[in-house]
Amino acid sequence: MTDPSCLFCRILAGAIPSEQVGQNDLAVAFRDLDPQAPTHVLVIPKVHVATLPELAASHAEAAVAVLTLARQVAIEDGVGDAYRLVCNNGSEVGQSVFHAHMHVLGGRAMTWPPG
Ligand code: DGP
Repeated sequence: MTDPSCLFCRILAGAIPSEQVGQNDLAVAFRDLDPQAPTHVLVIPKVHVATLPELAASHAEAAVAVLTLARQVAIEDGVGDAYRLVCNNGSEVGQSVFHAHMHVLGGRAMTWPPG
């Protein structure tokens, strides 16, 4: 299930180039176009669902696959278990692409709270 008007569906389809760094049966990982850390990877489900909470409600296995792949990518990118997972849920808090995704950020010191 894809949405041809969705940027990430078009990346999944190969219509827009991306630097893919991993995948499993239900999720794909590629580097963010505008990296905010030495490791900045987006992990997305192959199915088109607008937000991660909606994905968890409708496709629980895909939500788990996103988390599993996030960990695998962090390890393979050399940051081990020291990474931050960010999900901007809703335009008010910074979500700009409405295809569920998780940011995997690592490779530098980070502060809290986030901005
Ligand atoms: P968010 O703002 O949380 O919805 O994150 C969307 C991210 O998508 C943002 O960090 C930038 C990234 N992005 C936008 N367009 C592209 C693109 O064409 N390719 C890649 N690799 N990343 C993109």
